[in-house]
Amino acid sequence: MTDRSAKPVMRHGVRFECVQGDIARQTDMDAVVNAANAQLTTGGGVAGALHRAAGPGLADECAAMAPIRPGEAVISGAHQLPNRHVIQCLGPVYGADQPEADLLASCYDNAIDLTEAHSLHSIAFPALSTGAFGYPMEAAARVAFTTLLARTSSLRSVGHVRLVLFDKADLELHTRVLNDISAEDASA
Ligand code: AR6
Repeated sequence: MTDRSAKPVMRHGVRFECVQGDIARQTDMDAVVNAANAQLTTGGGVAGALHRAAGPGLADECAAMAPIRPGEAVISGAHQLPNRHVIQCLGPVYGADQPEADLLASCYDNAIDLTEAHSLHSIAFPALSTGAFGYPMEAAARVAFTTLLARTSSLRSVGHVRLVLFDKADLELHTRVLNDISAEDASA
């Protein structure tokens, strides 16, 4: 369920939006992104919510693609989730996997590449690495939106990108960062 959202930003015909909600309940999105572990097994936070909702078939399908390294992404079916695909991204552990900003940016880039490769229209991300992996929220939001906005002019199938934030403070922070970065871009 999505209970709160902010005004979207349009860039080259691509809609960017931040919503408060649960990544496992994004019924209108083609792909949802998991904040995975290297083995692609279930965990807490985002991974727990997605694996619970998807059922055991998700972990079974992903086992053959594991392990993945920080910055990498792989795609699978969505099983019992209300989406077409799940994209598993391994974000960097803050302070351990270096260079962490580049690795986090690679997650967003690789997820967009997979979405395009499968001709999908919409993708919903959680705030990768900002929970158990300890990445400071504002720095992570800047990496996310800088990376995603830089892709817009070359996208063919992706027209809708959503960041799903768990709580109100994270929604407000992401909305502010998205607006700041898109304004900086527009005036450059
Ligand atoms: N929907 C949207 N956002 C959520 C949800 C949800 N259902 N649950 C938590 N968040 P995390 P990471 C927020 O820890 O830091 C896992 O156990 C949360 O508040 O899920 O990349 C894996 O197995 C935070 O802001 O991902 C890995 O080992 C953000 O989502 C490891 O933790 C990411 O939190 C991955 O850690």
